[in-house]
Amino acid sequence: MRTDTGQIIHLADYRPTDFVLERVDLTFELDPTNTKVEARLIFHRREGVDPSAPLVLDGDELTLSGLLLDQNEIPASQYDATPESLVIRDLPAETPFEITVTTFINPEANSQLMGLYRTSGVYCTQCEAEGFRRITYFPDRPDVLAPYTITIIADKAANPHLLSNGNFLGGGNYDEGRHFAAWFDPHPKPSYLFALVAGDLGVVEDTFTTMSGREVKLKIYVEHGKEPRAAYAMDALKRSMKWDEERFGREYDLDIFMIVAVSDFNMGAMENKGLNVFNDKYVLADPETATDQDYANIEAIIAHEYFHNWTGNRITCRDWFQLCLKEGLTVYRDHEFSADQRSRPVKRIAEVRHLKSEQFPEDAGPLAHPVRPTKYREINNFYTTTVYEKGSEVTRMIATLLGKADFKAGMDLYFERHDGQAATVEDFVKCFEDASGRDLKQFSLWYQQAGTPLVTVSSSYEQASGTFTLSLEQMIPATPGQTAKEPMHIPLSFALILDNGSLATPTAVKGGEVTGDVLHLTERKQTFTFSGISSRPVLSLNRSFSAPINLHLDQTPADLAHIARHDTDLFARWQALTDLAIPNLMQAARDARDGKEIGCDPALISALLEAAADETLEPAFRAQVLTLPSEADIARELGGNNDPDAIHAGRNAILSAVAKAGAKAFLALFDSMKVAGPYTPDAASAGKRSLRNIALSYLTYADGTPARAAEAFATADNMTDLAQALTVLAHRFPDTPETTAALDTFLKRFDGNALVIDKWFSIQATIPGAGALARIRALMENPRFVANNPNRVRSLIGTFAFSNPTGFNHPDGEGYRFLAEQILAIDPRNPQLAARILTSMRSWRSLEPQRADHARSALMTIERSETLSTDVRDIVERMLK
Ligand code: 0A1
Ligand code: ZN
Repeated sequence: MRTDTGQIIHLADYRPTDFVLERVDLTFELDPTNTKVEARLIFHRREGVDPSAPLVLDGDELTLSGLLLDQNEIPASQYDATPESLVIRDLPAETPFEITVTTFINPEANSQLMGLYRTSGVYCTQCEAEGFRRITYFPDRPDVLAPYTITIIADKAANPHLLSNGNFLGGGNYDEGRHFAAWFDPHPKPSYLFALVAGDLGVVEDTFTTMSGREVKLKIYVEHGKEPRAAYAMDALKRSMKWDEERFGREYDLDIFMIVAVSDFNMGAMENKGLNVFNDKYVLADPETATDQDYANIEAIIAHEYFHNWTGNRITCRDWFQLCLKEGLTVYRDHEFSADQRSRPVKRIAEVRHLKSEQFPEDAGPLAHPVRPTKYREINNFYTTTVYEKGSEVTRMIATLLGKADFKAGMDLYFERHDGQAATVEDFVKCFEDASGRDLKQFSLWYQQAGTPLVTVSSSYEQASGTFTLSLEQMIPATPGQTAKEPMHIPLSFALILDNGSLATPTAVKGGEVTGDVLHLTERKQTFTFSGISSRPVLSLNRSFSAPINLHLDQTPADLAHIARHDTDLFARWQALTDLAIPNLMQAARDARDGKEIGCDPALISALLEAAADETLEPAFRAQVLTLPSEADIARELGGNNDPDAIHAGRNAILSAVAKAGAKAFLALFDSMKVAGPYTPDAASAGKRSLRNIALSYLTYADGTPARAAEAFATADNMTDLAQALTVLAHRFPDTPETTAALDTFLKRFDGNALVIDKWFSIQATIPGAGALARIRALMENPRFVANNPNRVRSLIGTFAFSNPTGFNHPDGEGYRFLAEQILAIDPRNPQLAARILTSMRSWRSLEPQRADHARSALMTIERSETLSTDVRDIVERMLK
């Protein structure tokens, strides 16, 4: 493990390499514990660079075993090799030269899952961000692009498939039962996009004909026997390829596109050129074992990685500070894809829920950083929801500001101007400025300033003059390293809804720019005056969540109900109902803490039940309405001094009140939303299932017994219904005979299918209340819990820390102490995984003082360890600062 070097990298220090890499030729002789890697690299000195400047290559835990210059051994006096770097002096000043580096590495011992490693007997690589330097010494940075030729030699019986990036050149038998394969990738790429896979795998094949008529081979590799479970992934891949042609004009550019599913992977998936590697959780699905959410995730992640082929691979990042250039943009593209394939408003609601529950807390806590950070200590810690999700929202705002045509022109210009390059955020923004003629200087602050802007709004209506006045004030909170902030350009979609539900069309606007239904807030304080409004309108603001902000807008329950009933923007209707629920849930938490009786506003109950019963609305939307803000959402709204037990009790009381008032309606929904016929994962059926399952959950609140959920469990004919019924049983009626029996049945039925057993772990990891930790410890003793498999660790320990507010935040601090102990145990094996799970404590300062004290002590225990990885040290120190 690389322990902390303490070095901080700054954006301002960027400079290009001294040497230009022309070509890469790699030969791998695969062996589980002693793989030989020979790298032949052709370089030339960049024009103008000092002729005495040495070549500096990166390494990580490497030992050099051979070094040639133009095929001649380099004398030891001419270079310095350490595990972290190789420095070669006295290289030619003008002519190109070839360096041959030989290293031996041990894939079997690679528990970090970075570089070349083995998973279930399969060789596999992960090179983003800095994993390539664990394979060979190399200029391992994204602005060094070259075409690669790869030769893989391995035992034929154990590794019938030898895969790498690009097009297949050829292969054949080698010596002593070994064979070889050669691949050539003509598209210049950085080392983080390199991939190699070798092993004995099953394969599912198909083809795709591109818009210019080229036939592309599609192959998905999975463990033998799991081939049928890759069918949906293949379908999603073909739909993604088609969509990218239609929507963005992007065609695939190699003869073959491959996906490999592996069971040990630190993240979701990786977009290596022509050879995507996936966490098998995001490839494998069948009706018996996958939920609707699993299918939706597979569709989204297959699309995301495929879309990277243009946004990430053809155009990559100049340096890691530009990560959002590929990630924010690609998330935006996959969001749009899913919106087109499914229901746009429901997809938008899910995106915003996710953004608010994950990114908003990050932006409000000690780990806050700009979408484009300016410094980092460990780049692995910047694959964050701010870079990804807020990065996507920033791209979405560009689309909103420019409108469809100019946004498309800007994207086309970006693809044309920067194809084959390593670009920056400035390059990207400039394309939109050039295509639209709009100045985006102020807008670019979205990339630079961290923190979620708060927009405070007041309004008034004057009948006599028919004018509606809207005053807005923006405030961007201080974040680590950034105290004073400039006002931003915030695009706010709005509507003025009249009494009869129609939208007012103002005759004139003063005070600022309004384009279509978008109001441009650019000043710190700004007042807009709309004329020609015949009666007092209800303001609907930030429709479709046009800007990722917090909004303070005091609206009466009656006005919110009016929006919920009439807005033409379905997202805004959902938002209004949520805004109606939030004060109730906050008050309930306060009352629970003070031991007072908890009441629920009848207006909230009737608005929820009205929407739930509205058959003009799609079931998936109605299910979203009935899914009240989570305990974490309520904690965020409360802002500080939080008591998770009180929040939980308060929320439960509100759920019970809604359930009792709506029992009849929920029963009707539970019966009518049953989907007939065999399971299909389409959005319409999934929507019905989600409405039926939320109705089931309310019904158990209404009658207080496990009977109905137990029956739903017994009769479920698909994993969505089965897992939901089990969740209701376990969370609402833990330790009852019904729940124990159901958990047991589930385990027996799916034993051997690790991805399904992960659900069994997660459901139990989220059972609320004081017994949670004992349950986690017992589950960790279960032989199905494999401590070095990231999916198992995330399902049990990660889910407990991130998603069990009452269990994890036990008032005596046992949850935090447990987490500290686990982080210290995971870190030496897999620092990336340890660091990520530790971020579950990012909001510790908003806990009430007793819990916050315990949390601080646990963090300090971690900090005191002398052998922390850079990954964990970076997170823990930022959290304590
Ligand atoms: N680029 C990938 C995410 C990714 C990042 C780092 C990794 O290293 C373990 C793996 C994957 C994506 O956006 O999908
Ligand atoms: Zn990505």
